[in-house]
Amino acid sequence: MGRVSFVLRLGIFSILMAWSVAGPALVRGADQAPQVPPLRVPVDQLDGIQRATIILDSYSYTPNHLIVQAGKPVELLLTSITTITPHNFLLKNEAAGLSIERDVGAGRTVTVQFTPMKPGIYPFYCDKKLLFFPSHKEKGMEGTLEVR
Ligand SMILES: [Cu+2]
Repeated sequence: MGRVSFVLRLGIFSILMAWSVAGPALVRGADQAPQVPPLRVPVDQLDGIQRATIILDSYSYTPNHLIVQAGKPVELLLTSITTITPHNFLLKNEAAGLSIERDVGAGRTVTVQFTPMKPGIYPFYCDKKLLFFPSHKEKGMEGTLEVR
């Protein structure tokens, strides 16, 4: 009886030790979204357009931080890789003359063209939501357009 209890305690102790070593690391790993560095959108040498592709998934834009130059046209290919969930792309700033609102159906690619004139940091996001659930933006589906 005494031996069984000792083995049992040893077992619990081992589990606790394993958790204290590996547990916090696992929790940290689960919290962190994959980090993608800001994308400096290249200018096409032939037509002068700053062209980039953004992948839309539930619930993210990849890349989620794009850097473009003011005064040159931008073309974004919004490519959804979801199979059911519809998304959209909203980028609005009245002072900067930006008013973009496009739906991107599941599995679709939509092209958005605009020319940002005013340097600044402009957020974009998806405002879709299902019933009483949090919006996609609230689930992390947002990003930043940085105009320099
Ligand atoms: Cu969405």
